[in-house]
Amino acid sequence: MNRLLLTLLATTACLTGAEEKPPRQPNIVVIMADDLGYGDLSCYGAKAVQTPAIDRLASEGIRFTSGYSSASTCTPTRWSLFTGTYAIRGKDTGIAPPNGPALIKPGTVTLPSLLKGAGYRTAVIGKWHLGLGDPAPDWNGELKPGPLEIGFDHCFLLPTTNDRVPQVFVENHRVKNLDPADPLWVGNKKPSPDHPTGITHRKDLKMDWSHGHNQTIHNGISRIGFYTGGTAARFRDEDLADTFIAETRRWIESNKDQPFFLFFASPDIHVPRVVHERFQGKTSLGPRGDAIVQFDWTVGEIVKTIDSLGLREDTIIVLCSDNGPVLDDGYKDDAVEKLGSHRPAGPFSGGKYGVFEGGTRTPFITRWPGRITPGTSDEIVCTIDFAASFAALTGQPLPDDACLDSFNVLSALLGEKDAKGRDHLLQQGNDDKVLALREGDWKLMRLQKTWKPTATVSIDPAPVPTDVWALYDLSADPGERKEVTSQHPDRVREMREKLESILSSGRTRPIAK
Ligand code: NG6
Ligand code: CA
Repeated sequence: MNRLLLTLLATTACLTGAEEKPPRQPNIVVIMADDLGYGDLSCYGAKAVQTPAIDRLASEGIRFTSGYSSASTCTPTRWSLFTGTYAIRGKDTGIAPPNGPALIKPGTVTLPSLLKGAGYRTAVIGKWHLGLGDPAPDWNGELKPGPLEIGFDHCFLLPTTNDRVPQVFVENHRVKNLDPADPLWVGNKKPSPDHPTGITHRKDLKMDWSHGHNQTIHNGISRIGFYTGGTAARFRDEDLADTFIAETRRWIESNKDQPFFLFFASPDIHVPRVVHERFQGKTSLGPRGDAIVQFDWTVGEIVKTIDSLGLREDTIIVLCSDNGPVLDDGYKDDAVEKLGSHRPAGPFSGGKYGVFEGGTRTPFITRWPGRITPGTSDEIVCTIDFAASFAALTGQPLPDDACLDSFNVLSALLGEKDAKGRDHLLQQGNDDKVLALREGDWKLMRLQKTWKPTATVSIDPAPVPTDVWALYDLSADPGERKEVTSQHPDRVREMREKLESILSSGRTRPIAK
């Protein structure tokens, strides 16, 4: 055979090979902020703080005006994000304590397990807050079950929240840098009479507490819960963002050659708001504003990492929050005093813990250059929908008995023509006592007679409904200031029946035919 023929044959083989190879599945990166409100970003109207990195992400993608977290606190939102099921259907899905066990049982079909099944490398970096271990975390031994037992290949975690003990990283099944000679003890009782706490050593604290948060002191800040030991493993609050970004770069670089799913869970802008020194004092809003600036930097670094590795057009990035905003969440950090005209929930009422829109309607952005046409969208989408939507994106069938409330809203996430988001959404407060149903532009709240809004969330408080059921028309009254319950008895009855049937039927995702 002559050389020309050989070359021709080789070229044909190559071409055929290329045709047979399916296109690369897109990487999926979900960036979740903590306690970030609808009005906290400049692309959502904030003036007192500028968020150029997130604004750029929004201008290159879709900025949603009806993007939701599924609950107005952390643990239930994250539980639903992974399981695709409303947290009210699960057991103990409220805010998890420092020594809480793993809340998602091994074997559960989850967003990461679905993507792992589709051949993805999967990692969670950042805040976990879904418990570790069974029946409790073994801080000095193997911390399992945890993320690795529900579909993640890798994890690098802040175990709960940074206002809860302990301030250590968990890498896969272990506390990172733990010296066995200095074991870590975590508990909810003072370990010895002379153990310094936020009460006994209040005057030495670098950030004072306003409610709760007065137990073990670490890095000059008293926390929820007690701990001793693990000295070498402890981090400085100021270094959290940098450490998570360094870990993210490392993980993406070593997994860039195959499709990957990264859940990046920033601890910003949750309390204690103690950012790196280079971000301190950057805004007129005090530590809460500085934490927004640090979060914006974080997002910029993740985007830069993806783009500089040539993965820009191979990666869908979603930015969201786990619940709405709060000002004083237990530390005296001037969030209230320095608020000025900034409105953390934008045009909405309420915030974290509640079911006014501010509790769950949060920043929500998707970007996928080459696939998503930039713009804004009013479609209703929710963090609970990632499971069904990304399963659809990657061709994974959902078992009938999994992801019971996750809807495939992929067309909306990608901003396709005739995109369809949700027609309804159950909104959950801090626990199952406060719920709401949004259907189109109507919103029906179901309160309990005893319910009172958490005082510390009140930013321009809307009047609290006096009855158990309260109807609002979000198109005319996005701030939920004017109940229209008595004007629309039929609608109230229909929506009440629908809400009750959502609770009693055990699922809202239809079984595939
Ligand atoms: C509350 C804490 C609050 C915050 C919240 C969880 C007190 C008084 N308040 O119990 O500071 O930690 O739990 O926030 O302790 S979340 O965003 O993780 O849901
Ligand atoms: Ca939160």
